[in-house]
This record gives sequence, structure tokens and C-alpha cells, in this order.
Amino acid sequence: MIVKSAEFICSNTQVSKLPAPVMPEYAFIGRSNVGKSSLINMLVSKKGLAKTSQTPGKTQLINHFLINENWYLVDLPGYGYARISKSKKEDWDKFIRAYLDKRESLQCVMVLVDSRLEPQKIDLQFCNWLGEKGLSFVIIFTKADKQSAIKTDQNVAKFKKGLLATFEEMPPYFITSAENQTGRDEVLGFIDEINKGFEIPEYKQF
Ligand SMILES: Nc1nc2c(ncn2[C@@H]2O[C@H](COP(=O)(O)OP(=O)(O)O)[C@@H](O)[C@H]2O)c(=O)[nH]1
Ligand SMILES: [Mg+2]
Repeated sequence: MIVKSAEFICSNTQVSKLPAPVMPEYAFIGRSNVGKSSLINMLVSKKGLAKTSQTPGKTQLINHFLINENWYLVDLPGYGYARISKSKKEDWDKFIRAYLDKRESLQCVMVLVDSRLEPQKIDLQFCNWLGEKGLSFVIIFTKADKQSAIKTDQNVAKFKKGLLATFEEMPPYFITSAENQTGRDEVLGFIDEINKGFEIPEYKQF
């Protein structure tokens, strides 16, 4: 896929105010600081599209970006930020889970996992929840440039093992680096394939 255009459409705090679900949509999510903003900017080759920052836990909005005028890239707030209050965490949970569970046009959840780390409980738990809800997801391992390919492969294998404790098979996964564009063609190619089969779902108009 060649990305010709990428534009910010809207930020939402309410599921009822999302754009009409008439285009295929892909939600990017992961722990704070996993490299989500960097990955999104790398995918669409636009540096400032999703804000990168050193301050985790800032974005608490559902951000819609329209790519090539035919699909939505959705930037979701990061999970697992230790320094937010319990009630805020619960709000996050409700809001994001409602979105993921109810969004008719959502094609796939792109779960970002830091390739430098051993499997994190919170990532596995989130994948399990997606599985329980019957939502399609893939794993995007980030920051692969930060260590050797061997180390990355070892962490991928461990994550796989963690998932296979509950799943019958490993979902598709991608090894990426925002730094040197690793995995860009693969992720965009995956999205392109799904877009080809997209049909506008039935939905309620408000
Ligand atoms: N070396 C390297 N650093 C990265 C990569 N992706 C993100 N980072 C760095 O990791 C930090 C967090 O990235 P950011 O995209 O803001 O993470 P977010 O909180 O998940 O949106 C920043 O300092 C980025 O520069 C990558 O692929 N390679
Ligand atoms: Mg970010």
C-alpha cells in the first residue's frame, strides 16, 4: 500500500460521537510508551501525525485518522499506566472496552508489544480479553532496532508461548521498528488485504 494521504479527523471521549462506521478501521493499542505514536507516524510517513511524547498516559481519547480516504487508523489511549488513579483506570477500561466491543467497522485490533521485554501480564490479559470477545487481533512487536534479532526472536517466542496457554494458535504478528521502518510494508500489506474485502456493516444512525 502506498500512503498518499493521512489526516486527523477527530478525537472522541464518547463512543456515541464516533464517525459513521462506513470504512474499515484498525485500532492501535498497547502499554504507555510502547512506541505507538512512533509506529503510527512511521506507517503513514508523517512525523507529527500522532504525537510522540516522553510523558506516558496523556492521551485519553479515541483518535481517528483517515488514510488514503478509505480507511481509518485509530489511536487509542495506552493501558497499564501505573501513575493514574484507580477510578481513572476503570473509566479507561469501560470506555475503550465499549469501543472495541461495539464498533461495527473495526476490522482488527493491533496490539503493540515491546520487543525488548519478556511477556507482560497486562498484554497477555488484554489479548485474552480480545479472544473472549471474539475480536480479531494481531501483535505488533515494537522497537526491534533496540536489540539483536536473536533477542527479539527470543522474546517473540516467549510471548507466543504465553498466548498459546489460552489460544489454539498464534495470531499474525509483525516485528517492527519505527526507527528504521522495519515491518512497515508487512503491516500496511496486511491492512490492504482486509480493506479489499470490506463491506459497510449495518449500523444504527443517530
Ligand atoms: N529506538 C527506537 N525507539 C523508539 C521506537 N519507537 C518508539 N521509540 C521511542 O520510545 C519512546 C516512546 O515512544 P512513543 O511513540 O511516544 O510511545 P507511545 O507512548 O506508545 O505513543 C520515545 O522516546 C520514542 O522515541 C523504535 O522503533 N525504536
Ligand atoms: Mg503516544
